[in-house]
Amino acid sequence: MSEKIRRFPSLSHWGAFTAVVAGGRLVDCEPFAHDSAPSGILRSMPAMVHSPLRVNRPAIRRGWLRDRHLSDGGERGRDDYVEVSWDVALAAVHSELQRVRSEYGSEAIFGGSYGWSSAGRLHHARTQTHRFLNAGGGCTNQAGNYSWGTAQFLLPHVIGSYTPVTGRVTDWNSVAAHTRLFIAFGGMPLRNTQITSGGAGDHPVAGQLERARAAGVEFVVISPTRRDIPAGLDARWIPIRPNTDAALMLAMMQALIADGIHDEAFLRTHCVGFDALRDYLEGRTDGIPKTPEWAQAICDVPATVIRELARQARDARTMLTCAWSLQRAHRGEQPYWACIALAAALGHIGMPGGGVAFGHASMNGVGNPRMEIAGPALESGRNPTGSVIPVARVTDMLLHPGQAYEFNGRESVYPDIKMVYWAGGNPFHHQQDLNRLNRAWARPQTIIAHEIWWTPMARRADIVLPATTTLERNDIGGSTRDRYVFAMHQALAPVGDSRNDFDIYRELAALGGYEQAYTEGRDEMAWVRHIYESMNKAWHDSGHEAPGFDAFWDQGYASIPEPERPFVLFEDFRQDPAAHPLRTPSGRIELYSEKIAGFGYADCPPHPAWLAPAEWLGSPVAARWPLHLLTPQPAGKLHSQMDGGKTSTDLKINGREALLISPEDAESRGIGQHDLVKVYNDRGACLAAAVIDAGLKPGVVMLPTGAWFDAADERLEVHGNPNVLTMDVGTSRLTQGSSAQSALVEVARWNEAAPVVRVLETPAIT
Ligand SMILES: Nc1nc2c(c(=O)[nH]1)N[C@H]1C(S)=C(S)[C@@H](COP(=O)(O)OP(=O)(O)OC[C@H]3O[C@@H](n4cnc5c(=O)[nH]c(N)nc54)[C@H](O)[C@@H]3O)O[C@H]1N2
Ligand SMILES: Nc1nc2c(c(=O)[nH]1)N[C@H]1C(S)=C(S)[C@@H](COP(=O)(O)OP(=O)(O)OC[C@H]3O[C@@H](n4cnc5c(=O)[nH]c(N)nc54)[C@H](O)[C@@H]3O)O[C@H]1N2
Ligand SMILES: [Mo]
Repeated sequence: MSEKIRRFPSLSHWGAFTAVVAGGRLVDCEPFAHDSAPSGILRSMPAMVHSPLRVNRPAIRRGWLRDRHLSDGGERGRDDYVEVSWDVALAAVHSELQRVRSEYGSEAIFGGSYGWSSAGRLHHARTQTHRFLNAGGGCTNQAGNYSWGTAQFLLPHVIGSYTPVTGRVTDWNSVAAHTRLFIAFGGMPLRNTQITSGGAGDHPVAGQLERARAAGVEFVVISPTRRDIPAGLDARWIPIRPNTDAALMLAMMQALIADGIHDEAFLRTHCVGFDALRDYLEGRTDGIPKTPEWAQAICDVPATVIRELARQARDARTMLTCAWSLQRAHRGEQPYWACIALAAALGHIGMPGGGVAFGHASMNGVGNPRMEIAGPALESGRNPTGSVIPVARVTDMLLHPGQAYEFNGRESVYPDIKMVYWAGGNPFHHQQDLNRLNRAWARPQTIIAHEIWWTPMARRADIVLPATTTLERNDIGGSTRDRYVFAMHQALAPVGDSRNDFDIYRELAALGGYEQAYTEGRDEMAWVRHIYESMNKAWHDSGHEAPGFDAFWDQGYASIPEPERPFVLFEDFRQDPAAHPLRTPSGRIELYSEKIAGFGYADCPPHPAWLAPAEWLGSPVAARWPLHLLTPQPAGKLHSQMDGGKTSTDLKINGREALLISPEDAESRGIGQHDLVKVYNDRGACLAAAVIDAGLKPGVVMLPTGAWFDAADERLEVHGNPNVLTMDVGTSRLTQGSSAQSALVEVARWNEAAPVVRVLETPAIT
């Protein structure tokens, strides 16, 4: 008898798909029919859903089972696990929550739970964690994100809003029709456009680039690597030293002013602070004119190239775009602010196809023609404690309870955390300086995680609760970057004894007597319907008729049409700044911010400036650590998700992550193709496989993120996780963002026996 094959509509952050199920197992993920460039990451899913790495049953760390909250937290990551029943696990979680809340108060529970979780919005684990903890009395939360947290807190001071960095920028139709010159700081790496937070029905970026190219748009990529130029784009490459873009941008602006060709009128009518910035550019404030020759010494880009590019950009309708990576670096405020200032001096802001944008190839859907209507979403509720830290400051908080810190004009004190609750994120992926995090991780009394797989996070928790994947539950997903919303049908029974995060929290809320506050009386399908209907109301109010819920659920998706008129960012503001002021204090673009001046931060002055990061190729420490390590997003996975999947492991070399290194740097160190190398600095060391790349600027090495953290001790991570090397300091006191892209290292051939990578094997469980 032939096996019955069944098909279910589904969705992931890497795209919509049809789940193909046979014999109770996921056998294939067929891309959504309307996706013009589906992501290969779909191929990793079937094996990972049924992987031996799944957490099958609730498990408790042996030391915690014995000594509960008095156990030695330093054993996390070393101890083995004991499987227990759901009743035992939930009772332990419940009594710990109660104990910590009554002994120390709710702010002693760290429930920030940063992480990407699922594309499904109902079962989005981080949102559910917040709903659950908020309903039970609150927690300490996290503000901002690793992706564009610096921009999130800077841009409101400068342009009155951070929404342009979420993708709401002058759209591709406007670019194809009007842009002549498109300058991409950080390039256009298409690997990153596989991903949309919340999922998508289409991956149009490659097609949009082709269309723009065919329409005659000229592309310039300013980046340390040629790999940031998509094949066929025929872009001009300007190699640059990492973390120096602000100097280049400021020098372009200085050159425009020196030649008298800057758009003085726009700078006067639509901006404030031009005089103060010009004083800085012309050297009146510090005696250093920010000329192209000055920038050449910093960026290693010839002064003639800087001058010509500035002139060319003034003459042609120009769009400037900054990859999000530029602001994920020490002093990452400066390139973003400098880019806005340069765009203002070029004078194309608010004109079709001109101005400034962020992250055109940082994520799928940036610059998509779209309606500005809310996508499907779940509310997380209010946090009664009000306690919140900047997201990337987690290690500081755990190490230094009671210590004061500054953030965006406020001074606060780190809370004293006794319990950590995490679902849908992997701090041993996302945080910088993992050896430091690992030390801090020993301090809380109890750490609880819901996980699908035995990730490094799960292996450092005291109580691990097995979560389902999206295939094992019903949900709804989509994002404002895309014009689709998707039904996600349950395709499989829960694997092992796993449960939905929602059901885990519902039972815990029932134990605590607040089930109604948490569920609001809705079960899974009532919530899916509710989310759809709230979204549908927003569609309706803006003149779009979506099908009723049942029709949507049957069809598997609903969509709204592309808008007819191209969107041009700041168009109305340009036409009439008095009638359409920005939401800045002055209503205009702030090239000088009185508000920021009032904060008195030397690490973020009131106008864009070149501030040398703590680590870059021009810093004194470069004498000892001569290579700048960049840690881009991985091509074969989303962060650390499904690192054991095929599209991820296919890119590893002998089971380790690949480090890109220039031929010059490899040769001077005696490193050959695919040699095992140690990448190291004062913070740590990891092993990786060398890949020699002639398209990489000498002095720069690149190791993508995402390899599951695998270290027996602080001396050596064996799998290629670059976050043992990165610097854990905030970008500045203004935004406290992640400085992931500012790290200096040395690389050496590894001549000893190669330690085995064990993290992708099933852990010890009894
Ligand atoms: N060096 C360096 N570090 C970086 C960056 C960098 O550029 N350089 N980039 C940073 C950026 S931009 C980001 S966004 C972060 C990403 O950091 P994270 O979002 O923390 O990384 P993920 O690997 O996506 O972690 C998601 C986790 O949630 C789990 N999960 C997925 N779905 C569910 C679910 O339904 N329920 C439960 N309980 N769990 C689920 C997955 O198994 C996975 O372990 O990393 C940051 N770290
Ligand atoms: N396949 C895949 N795609 C992803 C993700 C993933 O995990 N996997 N993660 C998604 C997420 S959460 C985010 S936030 C985005 C992040 O999007 P980005 O932050 O834009 O991504 P990165 O890959 O860190 O950096 C893009 C490029 O910037 C260049 N670059 C780095 N530093 C500098 C610099 O100082 N100057 C210049 N000029 N160039 C520099 C690097 O060459 C790099 O290839 O990616 C998203 N897309
Ligand atoms: Mo991100």
